[in-house]
Amino acid sequence: ELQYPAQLNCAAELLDAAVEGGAGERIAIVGEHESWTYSELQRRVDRIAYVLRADLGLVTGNRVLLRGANNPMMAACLLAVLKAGLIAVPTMPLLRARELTAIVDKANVDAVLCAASLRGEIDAVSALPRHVVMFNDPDNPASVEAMMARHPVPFAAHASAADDVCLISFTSGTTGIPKGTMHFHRDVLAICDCFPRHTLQARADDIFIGTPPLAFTFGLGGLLLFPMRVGAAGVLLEKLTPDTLLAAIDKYRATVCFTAPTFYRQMAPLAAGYDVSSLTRSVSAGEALPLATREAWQAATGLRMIDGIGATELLHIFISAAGDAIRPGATGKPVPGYQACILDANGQQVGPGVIGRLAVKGPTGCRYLADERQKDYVCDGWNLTGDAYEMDADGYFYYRSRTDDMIISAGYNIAGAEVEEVLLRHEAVAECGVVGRPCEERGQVVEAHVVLRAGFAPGEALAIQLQDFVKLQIAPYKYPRSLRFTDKLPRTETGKLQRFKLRSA
Ligand code: 3UK
Repeated sequence: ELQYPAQLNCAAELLDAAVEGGAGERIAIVGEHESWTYSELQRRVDRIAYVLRADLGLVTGNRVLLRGANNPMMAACLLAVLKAGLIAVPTMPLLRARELTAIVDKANVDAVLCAASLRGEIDAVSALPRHVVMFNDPDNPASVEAMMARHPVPFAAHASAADDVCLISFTSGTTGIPKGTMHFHRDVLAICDCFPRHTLQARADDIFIGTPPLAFTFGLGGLLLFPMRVGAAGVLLEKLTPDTLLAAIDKYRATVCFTAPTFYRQMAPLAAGYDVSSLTRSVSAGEALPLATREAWQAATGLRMIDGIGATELLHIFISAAGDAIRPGATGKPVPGYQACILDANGQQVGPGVIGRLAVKGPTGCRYLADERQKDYVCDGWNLTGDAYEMDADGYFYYRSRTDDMIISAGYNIAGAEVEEVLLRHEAVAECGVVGRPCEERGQVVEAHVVLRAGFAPGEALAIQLQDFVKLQIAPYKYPRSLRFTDKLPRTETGKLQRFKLRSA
């Protein structure tokens, strides 16, 4: 069990402790134009903390909306908010004014720190708080940078309680309305002391890299908090593509990569063009990892991928496996610190081999911000993630589908991910999404939306070929009776397939 002191400031614990522990001259953050040592990062964070407290007059518990792509100043602003005893409300870079307005309102935001390049949508938000300040804006006399220059160091970290809220993270809203989740100072440290420590065995000489935005807790943990907890470096890059991520792994000699399955799938055929031999761990999360993707990445790099399921509600990854414990097809076992089980529709635990609702308990957990759905997510202390899972006799957990995405066709339960996995093995298929489409005769019919690889043309003949390909490999009742070709699948900014959009397509 993890124990933290009653008084705890997570930013001080990550940053000041690293400097005091001798990591001051080590690189903490690498950006496209600059890299900062732990001491340099600390000085910037301290000056920004004074800006927040002294210049903006913010007081303990005030909420600060953060908006920026992954870069060093975005990280410094975030850490400064935490260190000053305020509450960070990070927002995804692609959100529009309408969504930002909802967040400002729902999270009761007191101030906004925004990268100048993303200013447009902020200006269009109705009812902005009193303070809206730009960063990454060197020529602006009212920018964070201009105000920072007038302040000394050090800034003494606010003496927060371990269970003071420090972060309000919004879910990506695969189904629509985003929900705010609240996390404490101790939660931030708890995620650092679970997955990266036990599963990744992170060390000071690691270099973390990847795609998820800092506004997504997958990226916040993987690219900023986890490296800091061990005195390692995090590489923060904007606008990554499969090619530029490979080039960056090569250039920075990165050792740990965090991204989504589709990104690995797209990088695999390109990897030979780069030297990625520095990588020792590749973490996949956000969506189910298809076996075909796992195999393609392993063939290209020699690395066994580390699949991990995480959730905004639980802050980070809670089931995963690395090294010899990896069992292809399974996500893994509960990360040390967490417990998991499978429940039936009545909330009773079921044994191995039965599909049911995944329930998780651990040092972090769901606290929705003024949301009545709290009682749907947390029952008897268990977090119900909304995923249908199955356990085997050795305690490995296997993802099947989202609970409400299970396809029921002619009385059969069919997991879309299983059909996707087979389709992805076909040479013509670049990407696919399988959903249940309402059908009078069968209730639902399995429908595949397929993006073809370059060099393959859509048509009836190929559709039949793909359907036969599925029938040959899994029970024929699972084959997609309906198959549609498309140029692009609808995805959230976090890389998740938006199945509800496919169903209504
Ligand atoms: C799905 C997975 C199968 C699953 C996240 C790592 O994705 C993250 O958080 P979100 O709140 O979504 C949570 C939901 O996404 N999912 C995530 N990982 C997997 N499904 N296999 C996986 N490996 O439905 C889950 O309930 O956006 C991931 C770390 C932090 C995160 N917030």
